[in-house]
Amino acid sequence: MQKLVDTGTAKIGTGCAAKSAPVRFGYHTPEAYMNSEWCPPVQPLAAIIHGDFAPPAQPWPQITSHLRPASRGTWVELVSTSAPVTYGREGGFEIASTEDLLFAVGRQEDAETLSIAAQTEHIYGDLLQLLERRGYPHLLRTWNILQDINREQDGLERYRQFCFGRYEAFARCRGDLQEGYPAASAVGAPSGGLCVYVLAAKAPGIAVENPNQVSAYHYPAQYGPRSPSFARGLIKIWNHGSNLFLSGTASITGHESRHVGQLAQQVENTLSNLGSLVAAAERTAKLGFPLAPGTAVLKVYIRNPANYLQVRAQLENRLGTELEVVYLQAYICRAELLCEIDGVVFPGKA
Ligand code: 3EB
Repeated sequence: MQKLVDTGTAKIGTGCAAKSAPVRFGYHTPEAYMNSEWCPPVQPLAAIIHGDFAPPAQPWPQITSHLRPASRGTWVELVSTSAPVTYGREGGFEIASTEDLLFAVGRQEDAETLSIAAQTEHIYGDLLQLLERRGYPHLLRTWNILQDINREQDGLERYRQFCFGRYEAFARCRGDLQEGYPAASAVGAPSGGLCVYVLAAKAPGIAVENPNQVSAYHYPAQYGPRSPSFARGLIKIWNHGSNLFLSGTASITGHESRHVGQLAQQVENTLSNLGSLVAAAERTAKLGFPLAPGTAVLKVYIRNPANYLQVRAQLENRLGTELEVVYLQAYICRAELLCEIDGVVFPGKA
């Protein structure tokens, strides 16, 4: 991230709460996060901590990602909205909800007795039931962080087991879904088991696919016994404003990894995939989804932190230096992929 705003002791947000507003994402230093009084219309849904920082308890979920900034240091990612939020817990999940949306987080530490596929099916099954029961059945976006994602275990790579379990949970609990999957990212961390955090809503979003890529849910069996259950992107139109959720995007054309072993070309292809995805979203909803400062944030996952400066230079060359971006060291779900980018666009003013 380039822009470092140290707010000192500040009240972030004043004024009245709006109903059914977009979800905003911002990156803050631990100091700025601690020294801000988050007040209407900034209503925290959750904070995701990338790096070493153990904040005092808050009403909202605070999640340690087990991912480290490639630039060193620590970033706190604040997920917020402007509508009033209610906080709770249920069956191992921490929850923040408004009248229209629900944020939930769950973690399953690696259990010796169960396969990763079975653990994933459990957490997703429980989550889908919770969403159904609470009346927010439409998953918009999921973030999945899996320890040792590329390691083979019981004869199948852990990521492929994860895809298996997620697929089975969707098939069992949401047989009606067809192709209405959420946008998603799935990356690897050195610790933390399986962490899943999600955004769901009462009313559905609109899935978007990338014309340059085979839909992940149609990937052929060479990538695993069950295809990944996610959409390349998802548009959510709220009463006031909208969101575009961009799934993890990498150097994949069709269904194949491209430019194996070539960092610059992989980053280039990833950025061009991101561009064609945003363009596809524009064609679908004509809302204007600029990848611009103040209306978008990106997360860049880099397998080898030694590549950080080169990846950053290429991204800034394409998108400028003002965009809010965090660069995280993470394992990508295909062993040959060197980087992946995801993000959220929230057009318009707060
Ligand atoms: C890909 O395009 C790269 O399994 O949820 C990106 C985003 C990827 C989400 C997931 C996987 C997932 O297939 C990997």
